[in-house]
Amino acid sequence: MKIEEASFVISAVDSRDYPKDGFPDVAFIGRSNVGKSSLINSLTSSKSLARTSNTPGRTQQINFFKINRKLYFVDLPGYGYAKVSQKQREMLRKIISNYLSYRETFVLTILLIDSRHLPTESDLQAKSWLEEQSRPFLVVLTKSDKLSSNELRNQVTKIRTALGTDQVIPYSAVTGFGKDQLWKSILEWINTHHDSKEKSKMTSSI
Ligand SMILES: Nc1nc2c(ncn2[C@@H]2O[C@H](COP(=O)(O)OP(=O)(O)O)[C@@H](O)[C@H]2O)c(=O)[nH]1
Ligand SMILES: [Mg+2]
Repeated sequence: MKIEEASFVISAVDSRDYPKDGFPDVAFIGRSNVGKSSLINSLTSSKSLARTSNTPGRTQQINFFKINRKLYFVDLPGYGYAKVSQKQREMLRKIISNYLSYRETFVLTILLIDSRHLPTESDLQAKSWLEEQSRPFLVVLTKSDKLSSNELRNQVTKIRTALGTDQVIPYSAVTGFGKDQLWKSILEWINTHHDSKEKSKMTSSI
């Protein structure tokens, strides 16, 4: 999709602070350091819209980015970071499950998994949260540039089996591999599943 405008709107914890103008949300969920910020930057052809960092576990709020005055990208806090306390972990779980339970304009989640590894216990947990809330999701396998094409093919098969879904898209924020396919899937999904009063048909030209 041609990005005309991509801007940070708000960091929120409380649902009262979520944007309320009715545009559809595409939410990104995954372990700390899996490549969420890099994916958001890559999809929006931006270097620094979502701050990327080598220090995991920092983003503990929900960040909303508005894209082309058509949709929101929602960066959920990263989970599974070993160094956070039990109390912080519980807070994160609440922030995420609150969002997933109550956000009305939610249309799709992108669940990020590192292409080099099998889904972790916390990835499977995130998948269960999505299923429990009947929230549809696509899986994006990040950092695919770190694997050979053979290795990647094997990993895609293994991860599909481990998650029990075929909706798996390999991606590289470094090379842009997977970008066209992912945008196409996102726009198709929004166009068929979002019906707000202000529903605006989005072009699926990328
Ligand atoms: N090689 C490679 N590195 C990546 C890719 N995506 C993210 N990274 C690196 O992984 C680290 C964590 O990325 P970040 O986007 O901050 O992860 P987040 O914590 O999930 O938001 C950074 O050092 C990124 O440069 C990718 O597609 N390929
Ligand atoms: Mg991040």
